[in-house]
Amino acid sequence: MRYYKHLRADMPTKDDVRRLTPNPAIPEVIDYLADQGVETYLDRFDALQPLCRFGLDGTCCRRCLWGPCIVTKTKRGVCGADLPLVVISNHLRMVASGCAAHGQHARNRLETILAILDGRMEGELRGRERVWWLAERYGISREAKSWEELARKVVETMLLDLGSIERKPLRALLALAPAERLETWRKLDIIPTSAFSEVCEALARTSLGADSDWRNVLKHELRVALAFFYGCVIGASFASEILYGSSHPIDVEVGFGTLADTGAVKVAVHGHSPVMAEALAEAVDSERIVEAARQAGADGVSLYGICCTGHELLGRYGIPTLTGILGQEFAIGTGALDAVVVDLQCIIPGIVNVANGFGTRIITTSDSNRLPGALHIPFKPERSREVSETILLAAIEAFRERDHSRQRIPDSHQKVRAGFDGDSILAAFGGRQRMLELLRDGRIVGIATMVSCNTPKVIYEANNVIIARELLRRGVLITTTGCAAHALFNAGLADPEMGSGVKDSLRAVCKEAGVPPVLPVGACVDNTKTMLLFKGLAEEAGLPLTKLPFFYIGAEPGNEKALGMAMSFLAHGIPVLTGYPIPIPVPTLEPREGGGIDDYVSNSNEIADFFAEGALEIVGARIYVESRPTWAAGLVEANMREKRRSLGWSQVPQGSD
Ligand code: BF8
Repeated sequence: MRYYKHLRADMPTKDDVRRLTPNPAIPEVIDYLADQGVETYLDRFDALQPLCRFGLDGTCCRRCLWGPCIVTKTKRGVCGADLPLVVISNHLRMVASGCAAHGQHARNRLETILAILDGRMEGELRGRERVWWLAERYGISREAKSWEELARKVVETMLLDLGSIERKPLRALLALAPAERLETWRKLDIIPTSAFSEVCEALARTSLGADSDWRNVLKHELRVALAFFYGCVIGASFASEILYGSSHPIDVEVGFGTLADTGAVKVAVHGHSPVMAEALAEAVDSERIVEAARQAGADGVSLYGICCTGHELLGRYGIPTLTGILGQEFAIGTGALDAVVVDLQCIIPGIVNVANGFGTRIITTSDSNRLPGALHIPFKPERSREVSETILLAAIEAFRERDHSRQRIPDSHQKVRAGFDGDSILAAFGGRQRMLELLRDGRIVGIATMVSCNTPKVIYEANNVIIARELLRRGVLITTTGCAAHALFNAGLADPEMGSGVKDSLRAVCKEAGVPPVLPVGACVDNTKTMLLFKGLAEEAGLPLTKLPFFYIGAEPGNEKALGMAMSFLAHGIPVLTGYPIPIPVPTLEPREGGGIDDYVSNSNEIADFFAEGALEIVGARIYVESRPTWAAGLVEANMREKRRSLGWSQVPQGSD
């Protein structure tokens, strides 16, 4: 391990990952790829050590052409910007970028709905209930003459929230946010307009010589975080439901072992937009594809999922997932995949090199996400069947040409019950009132949502898994999305039979409810489902979100989208745990020069102080930064216990029953 003193954190070497990852499939794949001379992120991460301290701390300003300027507590940039201004301006730009990214695929889905309504694309909208639900909340139900017109009005409203330049408050936020939060945000003057407008405003504010009051920049960051959630995340998640219907609890085997040879052409779908993946899922059984596969000597075509596109198909159809962002090279490195079809985001350029080593065909489908060396087949919703078949025929051709003797598939798979949402979780536990009772009497100590990415800065999948195990042992129920969910799947924690290592009282209520103690609720944008669950329980309790034992955990942040998500939960008054500095200089205690044995000074800074203390005062929650997973779980439990105490809820003995 390499110790980064100023972060108080270790980062692993490739050898550490190989020895210590909790995922049993990975050492075998690492050894195989090393043997084949194929490079992965592990080699590149090793080669880049030590990582730049100023980049890690967010103290390098590259927002104009006068610098770059490295700022410290005593040294300003050329323009006069000090440390808090540089750190928070960099941070705001990252959150804005995350907002743009989730907004991009929200737009992609919303435009697909319009294409169906216009008759430009075949298919029907399966999520009528979500349309009614949204229409009622937007106050447009009585204006529409037909269901289609209603759906169009709902989608047009969501598109306005995404991209209008009108200076009007974001409609979904007014319609869906808890009343207490609306009041808080109004007082803070952070109610956003549309997501794309706030992103543009963020870029303008952080250009040279623009907003130089770090407190005001931070205020805009909270505004962008709300636009991120109510404009982009809600837009994407609900659009998916309108297009393809809700997910339902479903049992499925996941992991690399599901690639074991079935004689089928194996195609992984990867990225974030379900539109292309859904079309492929329909096309695999078409006569043309079945026959083409047969002629190539294959027994049909099988689909697998990676990252958030994987979650979209897992929750609705039980199509197995393989891995999250950090395992995409490893999945291809099994040599089992004939093609990887990618749509938008979290698709790393390194996969092309690995794919070349195994004859796997990488197929890009969006002009926003090209990869040099990949085959590009643009996906057009209007020609979705035709394009899907072209893609699958290219995969079949790869199957025909590839050397299949080079596959090494680890015998590792796990059972998962996936496809939950707020409603199905409440229903399983007997409804809102009963679930609140379980929380009050301590059979459920609290609810944490474990979400977001994996990072090379920790041992592969380890921190998410260790935190989850520690929380289950302490009686905390978990919902999960994104790449964190893939890690928890691989550790067997979303198996409905999962019992050992779970606090007895929690295990008993999960068994009675017929659910695993880790509840998969979908892709990153489906954090809406946890938010609706939290909101429903808070309403039932008649309490603000800030008072309840809920927690947001992004233990392994990697992507700017993860920062946006953390900030939006924080703005809702839900405490956040991040496993790594995000990037903000981490305060440490240093011995005072010439001082006694207990004489320390803190080298803190305004931004770290804001997220640790100031945020608590204005939004009712703080960010905890702790890269050591068992310590992190302890912080979460302590926070939940403190809240239970102040609510007068029953105190639960610590540890296992
Ligand atoms: O939106 S968890 S690495 S896959 S960003 Fe990307 Fe992070 Fe994975 Fe999904 Ni979310």
